[in-house]
Amino acid sequence: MVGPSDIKSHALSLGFDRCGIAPVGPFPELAFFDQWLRRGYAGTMSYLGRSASKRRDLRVAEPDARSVIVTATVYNTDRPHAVDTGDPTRAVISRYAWGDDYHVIVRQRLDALAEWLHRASRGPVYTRAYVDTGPIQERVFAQYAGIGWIGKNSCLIDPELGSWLFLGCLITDLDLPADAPGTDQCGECTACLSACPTSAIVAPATIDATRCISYLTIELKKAPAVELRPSMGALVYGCDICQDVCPWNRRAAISDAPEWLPRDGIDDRDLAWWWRLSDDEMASLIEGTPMTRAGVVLLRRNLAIAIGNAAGTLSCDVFDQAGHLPRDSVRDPVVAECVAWARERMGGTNGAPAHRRTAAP
Ligand code: B12
Repeated sequence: MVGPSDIKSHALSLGFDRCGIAPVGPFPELAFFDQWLRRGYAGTMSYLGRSASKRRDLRVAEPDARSVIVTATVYNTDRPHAVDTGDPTRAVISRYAWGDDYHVIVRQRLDALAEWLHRASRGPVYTRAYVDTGPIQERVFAQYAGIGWIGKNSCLIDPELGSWLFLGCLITDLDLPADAPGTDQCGECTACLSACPTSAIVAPATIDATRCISYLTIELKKAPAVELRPSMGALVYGCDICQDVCPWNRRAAISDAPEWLPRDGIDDRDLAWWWRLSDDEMASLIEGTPMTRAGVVLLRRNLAIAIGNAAGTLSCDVFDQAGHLPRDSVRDPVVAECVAWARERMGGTNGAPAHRRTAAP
């Protein structure tokens, strides 16, 4: 009979950094999900509402499930953090998006774990793997699998590894002994609440996604509200600020796995460099990374806002001297509106900031 320690050691041998076992519930934290939806915090992520009955109780979706094997994978690399650079012209992309798409990599490892479990159990075993993709609140299960606790920034924090973790769940009908749940160690700290530029962390462990820069740059398909744009700074894909400032990440684990390393210096390019890319060049640069979720049009939109936010340092020349390669995405109405907004901030169409333009002859 396969036991939890065999499962955990096999998980580590497959490249996971942590593995724990959670019961299937019920968990009091899941009741919060409906409240969160009712407050409108999901914004346009309507798939969350559609699967609410399953998310609030895993046993609705998975009546035969008896245990959830939860994995965590460190994706942090030895590269500077967004908050440390302070350069408004450098495009900031979330660390999680620099390398290969975690949905693929973590899923492959979960599938390998499931395959091993089938072989090791010497009998029929039900398994189902999820990485972000299923109606399951992965952070809650990670907490009940003893991997860590849900912090005030709502991220799962492992006391030794930090929070730069991808979570994955393998649901099974094996009745495995569960680990002791992780305990809250945020204490009095409110660094994440204070640092969030859009005040999206409205209360501890409560994110109004409609204000979260991660949502605004990845999930929202329209143009972000004008009043939120200045707070988006140079963030062009996702946001790490609430994790960058977390004291538990000061000594966060670092992975040297090639799959999470930035591709083609993707973490260290300036906004003008990104803007000059043709649509095809941009598409091939982001291929296979999580950034395909936004795609070229939304990235172009985010770049336009970030360029506008660098007014005073960058001028409209960035838009006007973009080169000859096709940029059909610029004609998209949402992108066009954000470019117009950025030009306005930079002082019109001739490239000079407004105060200088009026002073010139
Ligand atoms: C939708 C989603 C988002 C949305 C909404 C995020 C949010 N905080 O709700 C957006 C697009 C904003 C987002 C952003 C990010 N995401 Co995301 N996202 C998800 C997804 C698909 C569902 C999360 C969800 O349902 N949110 C709604 C809330 C209500 O549910 P919840 O987050 O599970 O929260 C539960 C607990 O926090 C609980 N709770 C527990 N204790 C307490 C205590 C109190 C007092 C309260 C009030 C509540 C509470 O309430 C909820 C359950 O009812 C999950 C994958 C999954 N299936 O779980 C990934 C996931 C959470 N995301 C992940 C990542 C990496 C990110 C980003 C870091 C990406 C980036 N750099 O831009 C940011 C982090 C922003 C942040 N601070 O959360 C990882 C998180 C890993 C980790 N260490 O926690 C996940 C688990 C994906 C994965 N498989 O690894 N994400």
